[in-house]
Amino acid sequence: MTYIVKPKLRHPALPINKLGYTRRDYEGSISTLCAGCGHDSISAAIIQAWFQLDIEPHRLAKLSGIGCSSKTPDYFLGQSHGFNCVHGRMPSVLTGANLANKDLIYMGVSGDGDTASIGLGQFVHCVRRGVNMVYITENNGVYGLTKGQFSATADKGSKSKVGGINNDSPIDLVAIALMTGATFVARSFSGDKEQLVPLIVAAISHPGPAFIDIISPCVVFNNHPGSTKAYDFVRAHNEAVNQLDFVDSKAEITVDYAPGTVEEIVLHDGSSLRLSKLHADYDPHDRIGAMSYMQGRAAEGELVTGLIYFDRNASDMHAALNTVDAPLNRLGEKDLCPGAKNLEKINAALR
Ligand SMILES: Cc1ncc(C[n+]2csc(CCOP(=O)(O)OP(=O)(O)O)c2C)c(N)n1
Ligand code: SF4
Ligand SMILES: [Mg+2]
Repeated sequence: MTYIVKPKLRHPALPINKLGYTRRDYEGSISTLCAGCGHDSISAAIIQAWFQLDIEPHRLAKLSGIGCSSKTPDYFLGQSHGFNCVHGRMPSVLTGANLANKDLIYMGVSGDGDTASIGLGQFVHCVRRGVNMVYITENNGVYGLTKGQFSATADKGSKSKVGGINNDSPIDLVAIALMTGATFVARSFSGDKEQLVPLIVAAISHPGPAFIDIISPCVVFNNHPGSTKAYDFVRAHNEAVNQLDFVDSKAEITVDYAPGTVEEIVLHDGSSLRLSKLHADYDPHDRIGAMSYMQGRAAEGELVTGLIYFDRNASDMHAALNTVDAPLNRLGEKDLCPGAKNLEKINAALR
């Protein structure tokens, strides 16, 4: 536990965003994670993404389960709403919160144990219901908080720190997200901030269920030779299919791109991201193609990263349920209760 409080002093020359906030305004408390833990790099990327997006911190509702990864919402956006749920139960709490107040931006932060082991059932239902959220899994292949047992994302044949071999088949969360209807699916690496920040920016702006699987090495229990979630292994096997660049305003494209290789993703304030292809034959709008590409590369031992799938016409659970424009938690009894006479009519129609 650290009891050190972050100093409030700020350098006057710190860059500010369009709201007049510095990056410091998007930080949280000091991290208590191990030095070098991938999860801290992800918190830094989340802070950078929110700063770049010029969104006020109180617009965010951050939810998590239990684990080192699930502790991280305390370390970013200290001025936002937060809820630390029971292990594996965050998705249903997030779904309920989103149903009640669609005005907030929802970010679920979880671990591979929290999502793929105890929380798998919750995760898939949250995705298939089309909840508008950014769901991040900080994937280290182990239960870091409870001292390094293999999680359900650990690859078959990977070696534990004490030499044990994992004999179980892994759950690929990207494949599950694609299968269950996520409209934005990405994979990245905590050690690649250049790739990660624009992916988080794009996911926050996406109007539907956005999932990012982030390989995030646990330096204490899963960063040794024989582990497929170690820094060295991920660096050696990382195959990015595309690259996203943040563009501050609608500036002219000054670089010459080959036709069909660059796509513009417009963000909430009219700024944009440029998606450029690194693999000519990879189409991030083809869900089935994405699944087969991922499986093929995984069989070769490669880890595909980047924006894997993206639906331009995404919508969310509220559109499917045809809810009213106002968030449900702002409605009064008059709007919510049909009254005895109307209720009688409804019941009669059902008899
Ligand atoms: C219902 C319940 N079961 C088990 C636990 C014990 N437990 C706490 S965290 C955790 C696993 C965390 O792993 P992961 O989600 O991958 O997070 P990491 O620590 O690796 O970031 C477990 C099994 C618990 N807290 N609650
Ligand atoms: S035990 Fe592993 S996952 Fe947990 S804080 Fe330490 S390095 Fe990170
Ligand atoms: Mg884990």
